Amino acid sequence: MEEQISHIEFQQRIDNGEKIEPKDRMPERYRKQLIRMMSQHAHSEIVGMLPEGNWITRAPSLKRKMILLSKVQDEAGHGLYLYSATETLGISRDEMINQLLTGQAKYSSIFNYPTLSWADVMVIGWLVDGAAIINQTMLARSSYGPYSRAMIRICKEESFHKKQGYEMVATMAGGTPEQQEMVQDAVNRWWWPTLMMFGPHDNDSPNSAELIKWGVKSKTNDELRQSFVDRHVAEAHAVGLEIPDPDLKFNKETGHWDFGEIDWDEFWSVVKGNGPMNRERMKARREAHENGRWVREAAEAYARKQRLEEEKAL
Ligand code: FAQ
Repeated sequence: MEEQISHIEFQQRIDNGEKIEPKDRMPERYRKQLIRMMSQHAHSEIVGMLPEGNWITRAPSLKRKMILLSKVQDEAGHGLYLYSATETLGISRDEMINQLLTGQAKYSSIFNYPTLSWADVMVIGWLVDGAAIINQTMLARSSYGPYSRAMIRICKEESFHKKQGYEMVATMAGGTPEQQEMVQDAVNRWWWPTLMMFGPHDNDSPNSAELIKWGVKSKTNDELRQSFVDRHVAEAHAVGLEIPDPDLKFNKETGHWDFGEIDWDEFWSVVKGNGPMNRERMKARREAHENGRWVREAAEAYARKQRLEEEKAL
């Protein structure tokens, strides 16, 4: 009964628009859902460094290299920020990393596609960061204080990432026929995987209703996907690029762009670990974790030594 009352009180706080903070009482299921979503978000930021990181040594100019280095570093920062925010829910970073490396935790499907040309880096900035902002602007209003505050800061950086991506896309789309072909090819390969980032259709999304009830999400997967399409179709057309969807059509009645059906078999295959780059991505993360072992051990040894010295001084 007490648990029931606290559920009602909790729901009232959510409905009043109050933020839930780490030491507040919360239903166990709310805590678990946040750990699932936030840790997967953190993993996505870290795994998401790999496709673009692949091009740092091959950037076409010093300026582009510096921008890409900063962007990839920003993604690392987002990951660390989100791991810290998730730790406030009572899970350790070790446990989260272990869940990623053993395949218990997911990360965004989008990062399991290869970056075949420099144009892919531009299109990731424009489309993938563009999708991330639409989703994360909503999450900046989420009911969990540490997540919503992390999102406010992260969105500012993602917004810069998107602008630099679109600037590169616009530059290349206005270039030679070969450059135009290269950027169109990248759009053709990234468009559909980007639409998949928003998750399954609302009818097939087991978590949405609960997350919306608890104010973690305030829009559904399909609503966010539609906002993305409306915004990015206009941006593509403004620089002379085509969207690779024969069913794309502006619907005057709804004021939105209607679009074709996503290949859900491909989506679930990627989510289950069978996408083009899933194995390489996990191999890279496992190797990075192993290679960083000495750093973690050295930091722990140093912290122990510091503690001993402090104790001696007392
Ligand atoms: N990939 O019931 P729903 C970025 C899973 S960050 C893989 O609809 P929910 C920055 C889902 O986990 C990108 N799995 O789930 C950047 C669930 O399985 P589970 C990441 C997916 O939570 C840019 C099952 O399907 N952003 O891009 C995907 O209500 C450039 C059923 O789904 C976030 O993580 C997917 N695409 O909605 C970095 C934002 N979609 O966990 C580098 C926070 C669904 O029960 C370069 N997360 N699944 O086993 C969210 O907004 C939500 O969790 C969704 C999924 C929208 C991802």
